[in-house]
Amino acid sequence: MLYLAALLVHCVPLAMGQYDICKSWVTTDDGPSWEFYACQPKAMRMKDYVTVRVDPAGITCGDPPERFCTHENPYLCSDECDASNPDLAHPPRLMFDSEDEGLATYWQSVTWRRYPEPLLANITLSWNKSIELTDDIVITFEYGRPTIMMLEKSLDNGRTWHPYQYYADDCMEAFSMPARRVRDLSTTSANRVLCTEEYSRWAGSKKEKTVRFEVRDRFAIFAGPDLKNMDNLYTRLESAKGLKDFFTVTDLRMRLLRPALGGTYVQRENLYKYFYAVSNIEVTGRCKCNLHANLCTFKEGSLQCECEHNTTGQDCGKCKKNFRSRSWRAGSYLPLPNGSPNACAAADSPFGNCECYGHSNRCSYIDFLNVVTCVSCKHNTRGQHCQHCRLGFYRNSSAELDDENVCIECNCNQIGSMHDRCNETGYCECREGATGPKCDDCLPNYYWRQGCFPNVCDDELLLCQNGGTCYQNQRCICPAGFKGVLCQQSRCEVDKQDCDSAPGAGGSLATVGLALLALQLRAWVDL
Ligand SMILES: *[C@@H]1O[C@H](CO)[C@@H](O)[C@H](O)[C@H]1NC(C)=O
Ligand SMILES: *[C@@H]1O[C@H](CO)[C@@H](O)[C@H](O)[C@H]1NC(C)=O
Ligand SMILES: *[C@@H]1O[C@H](CO)[C@@H](O)[C@H](O)[C@H]1NC(C)=O
Ligand SMILES: *[C@@H]1O[C@H](CO)[C@@H](O)[C@H](O)[C@H]1NC(C)=O
Ligand SMILES: *[C@@H]1O[C@H](CO)[C@@H](O)[C@H](O)[C@H]1NC(C)=O
Ligand SMILES: [Ca+2]
Repeated sequence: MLYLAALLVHCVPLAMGQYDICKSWVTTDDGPSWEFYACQPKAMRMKDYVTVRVDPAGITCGDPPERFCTHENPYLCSDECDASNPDLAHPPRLMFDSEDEGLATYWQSVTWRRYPEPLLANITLSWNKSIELTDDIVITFEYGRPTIMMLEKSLDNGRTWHPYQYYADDCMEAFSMPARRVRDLSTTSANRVLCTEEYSRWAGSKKEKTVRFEVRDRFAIFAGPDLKNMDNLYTRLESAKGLKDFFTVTDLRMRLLRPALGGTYVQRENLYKYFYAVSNIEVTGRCKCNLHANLCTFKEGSLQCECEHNTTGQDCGKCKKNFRSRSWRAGSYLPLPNGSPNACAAADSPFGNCECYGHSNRCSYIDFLNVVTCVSCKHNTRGQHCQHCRLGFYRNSSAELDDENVCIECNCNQIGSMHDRCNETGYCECREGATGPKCDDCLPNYYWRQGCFPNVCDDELLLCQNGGTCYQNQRCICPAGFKGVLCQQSRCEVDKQDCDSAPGAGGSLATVGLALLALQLRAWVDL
């Protein structure tokens, strides 16, 4: 331990401002102690840790064996792809090997023999870990870059996907988007998703091989052309909403939508020269550890932050057990140059084992029950360990117990529900006729008017009679000469002198029945 401490002291001056140490052993007037800093792991070559999936099934060439040609010399078609022959196979892993030998190795798709059906392929890269990009993504295409492609990203291990960048030789035609360049973006648009034409035009298949997602150019908007002013970038990453997340991914997907065409239209007589071939995908980034770790290791098939500051989790995204007297917070790049660790802290309590999940920092001993309990639970929690939700709140199933958002208000409709409590999924208990999670809707055959009441009239069973019209299920508007809840009654039955002028006098058996029903209803509902 002492040896390690001495080592760290020596490292400090070199490392300051880079956020690459989490703590150092310093001597102050009160004696030696640890000092803590915001810290992050070094950038790595992320292709070494990726899993890849290529869709659709059968898109990889060689099964059955197939020959292919080049754009430069479409009549020399000597190359062959054969999945069963290691020397002639082009499996996906060849996008991630090292190209030391000089000769490029590449994944290759089938050729466009089904033209004019589009030739589509998805290449999905997954890390099962949040990664912060620190340099450009560079995709190298042998035999020409696609004329249309799209890059997508996920931040939640592939559950939801978002466009990251569009690429086309004609952005308007392909995506109905104007062509833009990352270099022309400004501080307010640094995280804009755009369509670029810079990487899709034909320039000869050997000359221009790369397609980029320009991370450095976007960083340069804040840090200057040579990324000299990183302090300004870190300040912006901290303060500009969504900027940090823009550069964070768990997965990337290349959607290849149209192959290289050799600078001309598709030649149907030689479809063997249209296909995708990717020799390398370079992704440079660091593990996202919320500024609580400077090491990230590959364990059991996944990258994992080595958390400091008494945090834990794959991204150091929560406080360790017994260190939850404050809610968890990410470390901060500010103030420069060392940032704030925002470490998790143990409850300051004389009772060793008083866990309050960050909702209280005080514990008390209740003598007659012989228990230690949290005092004044915050964030709408209650209970000995602030582990329950207060009445009128329910547990947020997507939040951990130590999350400030762990309890959600029931929000029961005051008129429609019996009381303001709800069950574990937020459903309130409804009065008769009311429905919906919050009891703010009415069941069929009920209408809302300061609560739910049974319909007086409708278009099915409770029809207004004699040409009357039903007003909002609440009452029939009767034509002159009729009255009653369903206009079922001729006025002349009551006032004999009107009889001569009133049409359709006298009621059928059915209308009488309905009238009785309506009268009954009227007795229930006080109009
Ligand atoms: C590629 O992925 C998208 C979703 O991002 C999906 O809609 C599309 O069908 C996929 N294409 C292929 C060829 O698998
Ligand atoms: C993803 O990482 C988590 C945490 O390290 C691990 O528990 C899980 O098994 C991994 N999932 C896959 C599919 O590798
Ligand atoms: C984390 O907890 C340990 C005790 O287990 C303590 O020595 C250390 O100083 C704490 N670190 C931080 C950053 O609070
Ligand atoms: C539930 O918790 C998650 C995670 O903290 C939070 O993002 C979300 O807003 C919460 N839901 C509600 C309705 O408060
Ligand atoms: C909550 O109530 C709703 C509606 O009555 C029901 O569908 C749901 O299963 C209940 N949830 C629980 C956890 O009891
Ligand atoms: Ca390769």
